[in-house]
Amino acid sequence: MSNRRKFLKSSLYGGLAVSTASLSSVACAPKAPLRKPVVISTWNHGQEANQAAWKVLADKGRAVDAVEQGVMVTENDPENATVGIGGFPDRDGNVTLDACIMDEFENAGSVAFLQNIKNPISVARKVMDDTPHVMLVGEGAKRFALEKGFKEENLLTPKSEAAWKKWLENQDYQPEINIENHDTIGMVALDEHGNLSGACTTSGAAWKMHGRVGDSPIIGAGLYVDNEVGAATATGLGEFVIKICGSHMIVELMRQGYSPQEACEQAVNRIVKKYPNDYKNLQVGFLALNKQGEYGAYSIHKGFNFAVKASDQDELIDAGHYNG
Ligand code: SD4
Repeated sequence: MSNRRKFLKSSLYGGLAVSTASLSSVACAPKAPLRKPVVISTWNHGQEANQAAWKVLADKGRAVDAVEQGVMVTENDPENATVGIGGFPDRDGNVTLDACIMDEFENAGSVAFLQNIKNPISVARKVMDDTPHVMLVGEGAKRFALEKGFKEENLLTPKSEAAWKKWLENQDYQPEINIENHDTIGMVALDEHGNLSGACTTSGAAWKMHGRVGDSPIIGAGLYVDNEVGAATATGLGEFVIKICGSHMIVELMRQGYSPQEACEQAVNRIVKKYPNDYKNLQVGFLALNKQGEYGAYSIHKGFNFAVKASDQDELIDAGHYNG
């Protein structure tokens, strides 16, 4: 039995072992039994978000509704410093939000550089469902949101304003995101009907330049879903996710037969290889789910974790990592 086959056999539920599969053995890998529904999401807050998603999934709802409901929990949490209300602002004190969503028909909707609207994921959903476009940004995205009945509100909380004022004292901008301090939520789910969807939402890097957009609203970077194959999402310093088209790359590797775990590892390895002078100072984490309900996750540095919810599982798992 090849290494690859042993790996698949021992990781029925997408366990986190590292495979040494060669490309030639990957193409003919057997498929694991189907496991559904299942939802996975980034970081600690993923557990609470998964509960909201699970309500939809357990009721035989669509994965796209589950992921929208799920990530909204994080968007609505004012304590979370990098998603929705309470997110740290840019250098000028503006909270600017990025989000995107994809459904089982590979429809996609996205908003970027959106201000004063609390639930960018739902605006992205409306872009997907109600317009002929994929992406709206800035003023146009806000105008669209207001037309759709979203309320304009201040998203800078006293806590995030105080953090910004403290930052202003030194204005020490390090583009590397502190590896302990990412909170973007990316969530992907497989529903009872065997369909995949995903959502990703963030206020992006704290103290970023005004107008900066990260990977999270970019289809193919922060999120990608192909209902024939799998779904992937990302967290961390978005510039490096964008430069390798991270989530799209992972889905394409799964199409070639890589497990979600192997595909996430390949994407991290790509960043490490292409940016040998940068990767030590930045964190990127990937999360993937395939059509069989197997999952995987991997990050550059230690500290990335993710939450899994299925009928027989509700846990927070430390992802494997490349360095340290
Ligand atoms: C970005 N990927 O805007 C996001 C940041 C992030 O937790 O993941 N923060 O680059």
